[in-house]
Amino acid sequence: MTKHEQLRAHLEGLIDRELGPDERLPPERDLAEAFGVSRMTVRQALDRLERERRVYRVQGAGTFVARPPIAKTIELTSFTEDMRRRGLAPGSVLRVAELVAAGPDIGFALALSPAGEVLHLERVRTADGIPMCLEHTYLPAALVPGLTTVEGSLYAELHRRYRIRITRAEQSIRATVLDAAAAALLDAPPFSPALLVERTAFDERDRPVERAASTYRGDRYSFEIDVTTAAGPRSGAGRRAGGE
Ligand code: 16G
Repeated sequence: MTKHEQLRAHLEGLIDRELGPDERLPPERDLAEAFGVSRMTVRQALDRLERERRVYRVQGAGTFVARPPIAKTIELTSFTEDMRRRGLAPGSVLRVAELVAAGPDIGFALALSPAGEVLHLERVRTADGIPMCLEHTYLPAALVPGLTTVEGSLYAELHRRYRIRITRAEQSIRATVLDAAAAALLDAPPFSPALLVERTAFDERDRPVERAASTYRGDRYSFEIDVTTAAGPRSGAGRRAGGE
């Protein structure tokens, strides 16, 4: 490790593990002496941390650990991954697999004309064998030629067969109630509360590849949201609580 890298590692350690927000870093002069580098080198290292919004400077007072701004992100997962992370066994009952015209709304979401062909899948998703979610999924038929049924994970199948990898999604979440048909499929009383999540998912080339509506039983499902800093996850172990 060069002296410069040692300095950088030391500063990151201070910021991530030793100091709290608004606490002061050692003076530039002390850092320069301790690491046998020029003050200019120290200043450059601090400049970089300032650009990354991990520290801020106060004229005449020194450099302080920044309090990170909060943004919310939801990690993109498939139902299968989501359930496994919760220690539940994912399952799926395929009810419908049909080729249909996209229609205006789904066509718009998938950048197809309303007459464009999509594969519509309706699946009851289970966790440890218990119905958790009713899913309607629409995929541009041209992207998934020959796909007529899905047994396990759709996302795994998309990757295995078509090398399509979902990398980003636009999603909305809102409260709803189950209509009689959905209630019967989810083994819940009619009009019981549910969460409706609508997703448009994009692949690595930013093509829209899926439009889906997932209706979760409100009493069985909760959204887990990772809260992270705007600067993104930081490197290194032993992070401070409250950040990520
Ligand atoms: C999630 C997605 C859904 C996707 C499915 C694939 C939400 C709200 N929806 O349920 O759009 O089709 O995962 O899961 O997250 P699979 O790979 O297990 O079939």
